[in-house]
Amino acid sequence: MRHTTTSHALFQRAKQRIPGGVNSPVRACLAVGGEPLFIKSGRGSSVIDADGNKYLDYVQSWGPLLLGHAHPAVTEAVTRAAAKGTSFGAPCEDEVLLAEEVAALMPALEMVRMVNSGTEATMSALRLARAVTGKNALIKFEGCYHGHGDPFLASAGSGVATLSIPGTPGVPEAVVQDTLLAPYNNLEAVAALFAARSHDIGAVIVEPAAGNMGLVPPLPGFLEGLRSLCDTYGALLIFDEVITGFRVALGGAQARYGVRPDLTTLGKIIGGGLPVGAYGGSRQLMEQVAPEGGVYQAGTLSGNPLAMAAGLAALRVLKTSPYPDLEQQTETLCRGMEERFAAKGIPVRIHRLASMFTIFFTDRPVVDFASAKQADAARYARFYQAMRRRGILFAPSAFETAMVSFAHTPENFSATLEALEGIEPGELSPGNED
Ligand code: KE4
Repeated sequence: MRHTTTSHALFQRAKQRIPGGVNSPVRACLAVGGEPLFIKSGRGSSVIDADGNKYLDYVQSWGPLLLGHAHPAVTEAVTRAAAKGTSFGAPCEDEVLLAEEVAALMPALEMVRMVNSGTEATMSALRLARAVTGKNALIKFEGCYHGHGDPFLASAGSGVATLSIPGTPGVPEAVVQDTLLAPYNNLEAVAALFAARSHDIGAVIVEPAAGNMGLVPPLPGFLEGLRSLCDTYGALLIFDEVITGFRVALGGAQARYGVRPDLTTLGKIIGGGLPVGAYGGSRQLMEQVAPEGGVYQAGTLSGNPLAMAAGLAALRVLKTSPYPDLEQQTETLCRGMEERFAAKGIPVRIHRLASMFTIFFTDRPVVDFASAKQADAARYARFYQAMRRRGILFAPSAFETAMVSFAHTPENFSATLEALEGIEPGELSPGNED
């Protein structure tokens, strides 16, 4: 039995000074029960908590760590950069190098602006789209999460879904009245919104593969249909690739699915684990951004030399990393889990895309937020706890996505399948909550 007395004590202190004891809600484990582990260190596919317990980690900081924790190339780049100073408030070479690297990997991003989070990226991309089109309405999809910017908090996924927050207090009705909602994978609903309000819909923002209602990939034709509707009605198509960028393919979902967005938002992997977000698109669009154009957006630490060094180091390693092998290993793991759940008579739908996967405890198809919510989140919570007792960490929410890294090994996958095999069906039944 793993004792967590230090994590518990730290959590009690944290709750005195930090809302909910965490700096991001989903980390609080409210959806799965129990208390969060305080992590002391990470290396490769594993982390060590404040009590010295080692865990195999499928959270991987929610996506940035496609190379795993503390990859030597990233650690060395950050250490070297830090020795030269942490921030200059002036341009530095690595900003140019990272922008050039992104443009080379994602040709739709002729120009890119670095910011400090995915939230900043989506906020800025929406502002630009509204300025360029002169139309304020935005179509987003139920269950998709685009950060905590006010316009996006209508029926959002991730932590908003995890905590069942109905939108959120503090977001004026006036702000979300221009946010129009459609079910994911439902082109008819989008077409109807355009037919009704094409005169003021300036943008459609979509996770090209949804990762914040659990993993829900696009149905064939969905992304192509959005592209066509945006072209027909003069709206900009924004791909929020904060999760999918550089993960589902080196060129992101836009490369994997062959659909070119007008604007792309990035985060997570682009910073190699440091705070970086970015938004980009054609030169014609991005030249509208200050100081070249009139669309204002700024940030003290945007393009921070440490974050740029980390992102550059990560992308340089990823450019020669074996994506097909990682995809195959993740597929084998997911098939192995399906077999073991089936042997226990537990219905699951496991969605996998590249090195991401989500286990939905349901025997029905999951194609959007409504069907994702039909899955048994309480059983997911018991699964989370059962695996955590066995030294394996999944996301503490049924509305998130497990992340496999290039640091995960065949031994890790075998250990995962053995742990799953060792779970008694009763452990996943009601009444076994931690
Ligand atoms: P950040 O502001 O958290 O860097 O990025 C917001 C964001 C934007 N777009 C997508 C598709 C995202 O998934 C996110 C953030 N992802 C969640 C996890 N699914 C962050 C985890 C958290 O909130 O702690």
